[in-house]
Amino acid sequence: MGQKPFLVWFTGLSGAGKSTLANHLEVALHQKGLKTYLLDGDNLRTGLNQDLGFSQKDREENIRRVGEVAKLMMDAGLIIIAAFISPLQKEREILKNRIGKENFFEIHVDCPLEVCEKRDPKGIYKKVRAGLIQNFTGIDSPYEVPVNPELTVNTEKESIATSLKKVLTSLKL
Ligand code: GGZ
Repeated sequence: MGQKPFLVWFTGLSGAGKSTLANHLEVALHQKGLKTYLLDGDNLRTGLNQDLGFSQKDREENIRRVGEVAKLMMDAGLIIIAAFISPLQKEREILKNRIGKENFFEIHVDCPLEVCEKRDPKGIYKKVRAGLIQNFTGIDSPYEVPVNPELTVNTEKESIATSLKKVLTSLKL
């Protein structure tokens, strides 16, 4: 009867489409009768992680805490969908080991920086270019492309529907 808990982890640049895809995935899983919880910057960085900024150290702590919260929620039986830039391979490796390889699905939401910047849904790249934000991923802070993700979706070339289908297939759902 019980669903098997796991963690779907979307990583990618700001504006790549992580949150959009995560939201679509959540709807699709609900339609299959599965119980989920969505974690992303919006609900974590305004609450639990409001003391954290964007230095390398703070990003690592951000991801560590998200991992611990995800783990607790998995213990409660939920499927967790997480959307965080999580720019470093090392921090994603640590996360994977903490969660357990068999329950961790790393999905790279790939999109060229120029395209993310053109989309700029929240006007954040404009602020970066105006010098109002420092240490911005892809501009003056690194993003390391996942070495061996479960899946890569390309949101420049694919529709959301296509990316979502690939995600569901890779999750065997
Ligand atoms: C990256 C930043 C920064 C800096 C603010 N670098 O597109 P958004 O605006 O709404 O989502 C981004 C969000 C990234 O938070 P994460 O928790 O996913 O980052 S990490 O995994 O690296 O800890 C972006 C906004 O925060 N934002 N300043 N300097 N993104």
